[in-house]
Amino acid sequence: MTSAVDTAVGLYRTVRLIRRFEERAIELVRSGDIVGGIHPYLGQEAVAAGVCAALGADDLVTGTHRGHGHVLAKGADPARMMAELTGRVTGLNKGRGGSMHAADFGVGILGANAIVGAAGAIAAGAAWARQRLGTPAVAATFFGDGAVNEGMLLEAFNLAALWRVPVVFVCENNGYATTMRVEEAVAGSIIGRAEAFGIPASVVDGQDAEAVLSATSAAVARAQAGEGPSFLECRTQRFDAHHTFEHKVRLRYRTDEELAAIRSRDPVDIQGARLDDPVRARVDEEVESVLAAAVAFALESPFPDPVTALDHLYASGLTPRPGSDV
Ligand SMILES: Cc1ncc(C[n+]2csc(CCOP(=O)(O)OP(=O)(O)O)c2C)c(N)n1
Repeated sequence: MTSAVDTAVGLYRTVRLIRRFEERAIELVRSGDIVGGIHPYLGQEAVAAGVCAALGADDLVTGTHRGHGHVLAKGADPARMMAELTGRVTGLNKGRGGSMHAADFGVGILGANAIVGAAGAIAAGAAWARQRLGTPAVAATFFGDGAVNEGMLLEAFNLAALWRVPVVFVCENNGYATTMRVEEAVAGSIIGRAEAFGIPASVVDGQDAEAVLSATSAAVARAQAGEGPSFLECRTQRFDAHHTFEHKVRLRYRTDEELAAIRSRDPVDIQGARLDDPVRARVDEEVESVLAAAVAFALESPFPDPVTALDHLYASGLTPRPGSDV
């Protein structure tokens, strides 16, 4: 069954796909097939689903260390993404990028990015370049509340506003940067940062994929009309650990009561409740078979040959500097 990604069914399919992808990935962390762990996107699925449903195939995204949802929602193949996480040659980036660096230029994914706050500048630069090349595209960039005090992101706001770059800045405010509460780290307000540069900013219910889609569609229309950037603060919840290492070390920065409250508004259930039960069951079944195939594809794929370890590190065709031995 296929439905347009911006319909109720399409949005549900995306949030469900991300949810089950992350749950299967956590199993693979536990079995040792994903080395080094992941930053699970559980609880935040509606943000990626709603934002990417408002974008066209030619539009661009940049994401974060918690980036699997962004990549899947923009249309990357779940099997090649799972192969990437397990370090296989069939992965999106030949198994070299892993969880925090997945990219797929073919569907406009310029890359997840482990440097907090860095992806915003890449998105603004890419959208600006496309404008200059005469092939304009809107770029959406995701970042956490932990990024809003990073200088690089504030510089990106400034130039994007000044040059009317078609970019949508999406803050996923999940209340924490690792174990640091947003109230302990952020002076003033989050949207106030964008407003200081004259960028229209709004607070959005990040647990509701339809609310995110509607806010993003308005921002995309504004960008396409040449009016420049917009900023969305999507209030969301991280249901699981900052990183899967927490499953072992049990950092106690959230009480059981707080966790129960955090999990009480589940984006999968919120979107699922908008469908008839048989439709929801059919989507669930379809997602299970996509993921069973993805895990099998990943685990059956070969690892890169160790002799190729230095491949893809440097751009080819560079002319050596005179006098250099290389
Ligand atoms: C520039 C930079 N500083 C610090 C880190 C270490 N670090 C990785 S994730 C993280 C927390 C990020 O929090 P937030 O931006 O709110 O995103 P979330 O993890 O909540 O999705 C930090 C400090 C980093 N990767 N990059």
